[in-house]
Amino acid sequence: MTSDTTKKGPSRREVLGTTAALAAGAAGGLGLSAVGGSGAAPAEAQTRPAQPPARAAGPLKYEVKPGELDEYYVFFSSGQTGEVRILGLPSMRELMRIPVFNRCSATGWGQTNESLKVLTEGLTPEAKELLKNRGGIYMNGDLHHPHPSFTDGSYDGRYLYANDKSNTRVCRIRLDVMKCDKIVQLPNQATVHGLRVQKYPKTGYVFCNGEDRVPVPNDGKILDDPKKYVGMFTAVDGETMKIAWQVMVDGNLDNVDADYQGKYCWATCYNSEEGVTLAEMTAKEQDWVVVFNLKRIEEAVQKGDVQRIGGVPVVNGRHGTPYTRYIPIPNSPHGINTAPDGIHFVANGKLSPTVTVFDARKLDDLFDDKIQPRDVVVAEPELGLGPLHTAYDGKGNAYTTLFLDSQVCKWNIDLAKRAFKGEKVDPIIQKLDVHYQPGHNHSSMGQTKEADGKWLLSLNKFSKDRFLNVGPLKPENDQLIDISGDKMVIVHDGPSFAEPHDATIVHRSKINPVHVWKRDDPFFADAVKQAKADGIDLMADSKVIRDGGKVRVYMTSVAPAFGLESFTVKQGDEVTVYVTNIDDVEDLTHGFCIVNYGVSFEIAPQATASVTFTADRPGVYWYYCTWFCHAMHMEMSGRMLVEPRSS
Ligand code: K7E
Ligand code: CUA
Repeated sequence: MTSDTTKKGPSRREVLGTTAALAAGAAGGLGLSAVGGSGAAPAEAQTRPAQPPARAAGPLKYEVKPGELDEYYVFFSSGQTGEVRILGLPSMRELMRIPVFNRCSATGWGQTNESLKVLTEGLTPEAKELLKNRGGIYMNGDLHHPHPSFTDGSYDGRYLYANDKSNTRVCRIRLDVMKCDKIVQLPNQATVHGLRVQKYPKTGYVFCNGEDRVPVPNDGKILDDPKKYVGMFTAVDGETMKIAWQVMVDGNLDNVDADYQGKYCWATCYNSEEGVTLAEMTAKEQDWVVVFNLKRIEEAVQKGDVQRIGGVPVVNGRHGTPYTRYIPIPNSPHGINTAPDGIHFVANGKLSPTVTVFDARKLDDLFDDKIQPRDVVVAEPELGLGPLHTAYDGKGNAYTTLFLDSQVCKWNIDLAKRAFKGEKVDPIIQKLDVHYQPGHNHSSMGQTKEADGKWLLSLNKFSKDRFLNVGPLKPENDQLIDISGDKMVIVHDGPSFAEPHDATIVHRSKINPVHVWKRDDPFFADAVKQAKADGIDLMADSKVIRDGGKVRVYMTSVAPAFGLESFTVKQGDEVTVYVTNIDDVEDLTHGFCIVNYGVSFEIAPQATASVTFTADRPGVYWYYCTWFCHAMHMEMSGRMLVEPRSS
């Protein structure tokens, strides 16, 4: 599958692609790139131009000058890094990282009590057991699909949800403070891959595809007996972050998306063979799109037509049940994407050079058995090799990534439907070379009914020669494409570390974060409660409270001093340090680090943060502020004195 990525000679860019197009102006030279198919690079193109490519030929301004702000937020996943990143678009500058499934040295995520609560409270009992002797938390995550909450078909700025494929978790990030506030692990399910949210009337449900099939319960009684493995689909309640219900399905679910009416969601589904080896999984010519009927599932849950497994209601949604329909499509599909017209959705072929277009208005009839599953299909254009994901411009056009061809294919939905009916029309408008091997792509606001047709991001899995060589491990390459004109034009290459798998482009008018924390924020409510019980005013007091073998150290931080210049504990004490940043100034963050004790965390303005540890080594341990906060920042320090245990 990746054979052409191993070939040297990517410089067909200079021959066919964007350099020429940019130099010639937005409309120039693009017919050429449509010729390129597969990555077979012309041998003559070995020299690189001495000058960087000419800039800004496209009609959209993409340079963001010093002091100017970007027009869009991009929420990037980070794949196996386990965090969420925020970029500005069109500058493609990385603005912030939000730790989620990873440990973060800078912020103390995975160490502070506030983050540990988020990381542990939603784990299944089995996971808690597994992690008992491993510090209680998973150290890895694989964050694929970040999607903001909706109200009435567009983003409402409340939350962002994302999956962890590696440990079957779903997280929620609060967009007011850009911190993760909930993580839930899905029971009865192994891996959660596809994740999308309900678009209407609001989120609502977070839809989570179980990819791998496993025995349920997975307790070792069933092992190498794949016929007894179960595939599972989960709806999480996005408000409570509890499991609303699950549906047992046939096959392996891959990606998912929802409608704009609040009635259905749909998932690509491979391995209809239900095999466990590559050969078994790809034996048949056909797999499915599975459509879930939300109302019928909710009714079944209400009536109790469910099994209760692992504490949650499970509906049987296999073939022949009223809750689902399985629509046959070519083998091993991948992405599935709802168009902003609220009518069409597209499944991407991956192993098939086609994408399949469905008409959501026909689904009522399908569930009433008035039509056959394939009657919902209204087009199936052949686009090229390895279609993975499709984005939209809100003007009737679709943009599909072709992994094997290293291209983005722009095509027209209406033309594809006419061709499907037999008319002699070509739905393909343009093919643009991207560098190289694109996975997801995203258009500005394109996953909402407010798609604005301005920008497209192509998230490319390989960068090869596009950047200075940094050794055998290369960055990925995220390319920004202007789609506002008739032709797509690449305007920016952006390297990124493993792996901005997926992204969402949100207009800045939709997001409104705070500058400083509110003192009554639930994120550190436990600390506030404990302080109250100890008679401490967190905004004023710095004091040590001894409570048997437990010691609670409360201190303020205000540039450039901590409220305590030293504190004393005894060897063996369980120490909790609470630091409250009483500075009420935008961007004035402090950090608290105890040297040689492995303790470090961030305290943003008006926040309280805390870490609990055992003072198991006696001695003098300096603590210092890690966040540059003042001209006297270096002097913002103090000493923890640990008295030896008296034997
Ligand atoms: Cu979003 Cu690879 Cu997880 Cu497509 S999936 S590339
Ligand atoms: Cu406080 Cu540096």
